[in-house]
Amino acid sequence: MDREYACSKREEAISNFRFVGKLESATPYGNGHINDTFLLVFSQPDMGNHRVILQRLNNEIFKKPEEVMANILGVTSYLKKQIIANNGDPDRETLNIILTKDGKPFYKDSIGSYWRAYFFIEGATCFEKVEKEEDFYESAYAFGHFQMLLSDYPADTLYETIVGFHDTASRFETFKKVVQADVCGRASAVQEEINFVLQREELIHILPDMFQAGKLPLRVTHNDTKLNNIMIDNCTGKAVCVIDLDTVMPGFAVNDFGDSIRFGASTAAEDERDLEKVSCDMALFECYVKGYLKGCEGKLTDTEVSLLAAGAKLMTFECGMRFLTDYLDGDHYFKIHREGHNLDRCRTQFKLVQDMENKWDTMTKIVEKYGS
Ligand code: ADP
Ligand code: GN1
Ligand code: MG
Repeated sequence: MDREYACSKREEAISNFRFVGKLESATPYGNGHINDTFLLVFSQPDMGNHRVILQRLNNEIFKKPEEVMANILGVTSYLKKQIIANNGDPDRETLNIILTKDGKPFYKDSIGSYWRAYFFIEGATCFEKVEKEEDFYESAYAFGHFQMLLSDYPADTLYETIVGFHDTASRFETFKKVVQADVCGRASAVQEEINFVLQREELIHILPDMFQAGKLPLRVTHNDTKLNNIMIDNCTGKAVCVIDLDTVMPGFAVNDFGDSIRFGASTAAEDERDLEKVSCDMALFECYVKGYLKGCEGKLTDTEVSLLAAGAKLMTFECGMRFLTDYLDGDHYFKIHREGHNLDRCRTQFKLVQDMENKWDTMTKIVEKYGS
């Protein structure tokens, strides 16, 4: 469905939530590639304004939005109990869902789109790029802590909201089919990138082989651990909240670690066109390893720790392959804002993979330093 058409039902959605006050404004918000996010401002006499996040879930990608919301309700309720037990602030340290007028965690509009709303977490910022090393450390600690807090959550009660989300082997098969079909006639011009993927097939077997051998535990994982999915407190500089819980599912912790490195330890934006600017910063890598392991509080096994660098390379490779797949397939999955956007994104990821290959000894030594 056309996005603009889908979003035209925003007013209808707004009128169906238990929002308080008069709507002053509703504006597009954030930089996500999948869902549509809006910032709503409400006013109340004598009480000033308050803000709310409203999101339209992309139900072409999340085929069962009810299950996404069931996972989020389950995980946030569980986290809330632990936050309260630790004298934390449950209104700020996890997402708080605003229900619809008939008590549901989502609203299905008249054309079939799903909407959900959260209280806005005030006084905190999501960063698109590391500005201070401390912020990256904080994000690492927060994702590690998230892993630790959920380590006893019954993973089998979670729905797999996108089947095979980080199943790199099945994504590799899809990639080969898309290259073969070449529906947009784009393959011949990106042969170098296609070969880059094909030459690294051995990467896709590392984690499944370890899992099958019983050496890698399935855990509750976030699966989209980008820096911009952590809110950092504007005053204290501490991470306040892990957000964007749509992809919380059973998975491998090393992938959560890896996805953070792919995005946050890069010296350039995910869609930078000048590849000279793109590399994996070893100081940032070290800072993330340190923070993540501290946050995990010893919950990771020695095998998981030994696979952290592999997770970073794998997630970067997988993401680059996903961008290239979408480019070849006609840009249906990730939102694009310019011609060739997904190809630019793919190229930064492959540049990072190459850089990690060159820095492999340094990466493994850093992991050994903090993991032993
Ligand atoms: P996407 O899946 O599109 O990345 P997110 O859930 O991450 O969507 O939301 C997009 C942006 O909206 C975030 O990066 C953050 O800046 C902001 N955001 C989301 N939820 C909240 C919240 N509860 N409070 C404040 N800001 C939020
Ligand atoms: C998407 O929604 P967003 O922008 O946080 C994608 C991630 C990718 C990421 C690349 C559901 O995340 O898997 O790593 O883009 N989310 C989904 O930036 O596919
Ligand atoms: Mg996000």
